[in-house]
Amino acid sequence: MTEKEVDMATELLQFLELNERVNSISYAKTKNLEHQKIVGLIKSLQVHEGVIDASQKTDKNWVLSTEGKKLESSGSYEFNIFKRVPADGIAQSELVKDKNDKIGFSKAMSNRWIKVDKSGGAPKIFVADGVNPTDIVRDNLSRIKQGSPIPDKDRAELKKRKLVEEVTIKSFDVTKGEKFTTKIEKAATDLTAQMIQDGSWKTTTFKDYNYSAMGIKPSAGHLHPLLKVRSVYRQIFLEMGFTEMPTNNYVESSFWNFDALFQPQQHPARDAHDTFFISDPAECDTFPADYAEKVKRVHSEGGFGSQGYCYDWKYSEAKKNLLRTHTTAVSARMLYKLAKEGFKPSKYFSIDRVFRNESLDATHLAEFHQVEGVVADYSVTLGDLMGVLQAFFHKLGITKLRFKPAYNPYTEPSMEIFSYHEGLKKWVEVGNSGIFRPEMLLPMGLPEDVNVIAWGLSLERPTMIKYGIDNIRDLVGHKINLQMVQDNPVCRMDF
Ligand code: FB9
Repeated sequence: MTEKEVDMATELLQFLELNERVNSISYAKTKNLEHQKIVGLIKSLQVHEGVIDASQKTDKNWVLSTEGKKLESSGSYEFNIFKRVPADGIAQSELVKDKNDKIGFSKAMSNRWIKVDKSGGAPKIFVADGVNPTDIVRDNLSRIKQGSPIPDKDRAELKKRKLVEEVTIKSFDVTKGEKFTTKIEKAATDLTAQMIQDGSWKTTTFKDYNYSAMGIKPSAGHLHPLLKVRSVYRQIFLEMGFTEMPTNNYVESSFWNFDALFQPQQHPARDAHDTFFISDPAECDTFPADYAEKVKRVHSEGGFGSQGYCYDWKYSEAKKNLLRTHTTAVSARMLYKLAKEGFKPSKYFSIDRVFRNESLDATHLAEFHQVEGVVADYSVTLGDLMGVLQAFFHKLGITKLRFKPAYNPYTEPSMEIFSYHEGLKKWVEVGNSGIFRPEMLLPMGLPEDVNVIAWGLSLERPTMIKYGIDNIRDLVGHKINLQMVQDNPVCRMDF
């Protein structure tokens, strides 16, 4: 108990000493305190064994309803109507203006406090002869408020008008216990070294341990929903034996982002309307010269069984720095490195930010997180791609996949991936995939019988579906409600 509560409890004990018995409700009224406050004091005193005996009792009590409190404060409708009737009368249309006036008028008429004169055409209201009423309803409501009795028939009338209601009140009857005292010390909450040393712990009253008390919520950090979903995808890739690619370069050369992927320099995606080019440093030429020569040749003249795009491929285009438009640029770097170091079957994945200069809407910003999986092995086929996609999405709870032929500049064949969403009751596009073209792989120096299958999806779409977020600006950006980050549950992907 706090010092103030100890003082209040001592005062209650002193009252009990003088009165032998006290009821919590009557004591609360005497002290003009809330009843619950007194109940709390009694429960605290019960911790001090033997000081008091308290028995709970249930009483029925009449209290004013909300409307009853209004009439107790401002008078009954009928009495207010009566007071507004002047000696020379008043037109009924003037007197009765609203719903409460109608109630008051009807009651005043049934009490014969007023009378109607229709001799002049429109009804006119006068005070009835010889009446001088008091506001008995208001008086009765005041008596009930004070806890005083009123005649049963009057109370029945007030109940019928919903001005009073009967409530059950639990209260405590308190008497002195066998160890009654008016001096109580504050129950100790901690066992101290001093108590152990001087032995006072033997006589000290300890506050009961509240085992159901909730511990102090540790203020911990909270993962953003996107990062929760990222960890789910990362775990799935790791379980499937994939190695994470180093994606810590948002700025990329056009060479790795486009040219190495056999994406021609006049492709619309390479236009400033779709891509963010960097002004400083605008150029990068640290890509391997011998490899660049092969890329230039396959674009401009063809080779490796391809006729190429038959255009004048320019270094100046390949040197342009940009914000990577896909993590496939990183896949290209990794595959080139694999070829240089001596090919061995490999599985890579990446999950990181990519940037596209596209029109924004409720579900698209100029950046998103791309998730990409890559499998490089001897003679992998489209069937293998379908199989690895089934395995990957199955771990996300998706069992029904459909594949739709599509086009990507760097994969052939390509497939869009669809899954049936039970919640949304429709087929939802869940990604894109394909087999990297030989014009991409062979200039890198990968063996001719090596194929590379790959697929991609975003982090934002599944996160928005998972957490029921309709507008991407409620998921990312400077306007999100940070409480959303704290409140969102742990991520269990069940699509
Ligand atoms: O993520 C997408 N949809 C999606 C993914 C998951 C999901 O729920 C999880 C299973 C539980 C629900 C939806 N999409 C790809 C499809 C659409 O949302 C699409 O409208 C938006 N796409 C992005 C690109 O749009 C500018 C998503 C993003 C995307 C698209 C393609 C790739 C990567 C990301 C790719 C690729 C690729 C292809 C071949 C080889 C290598 C990479």
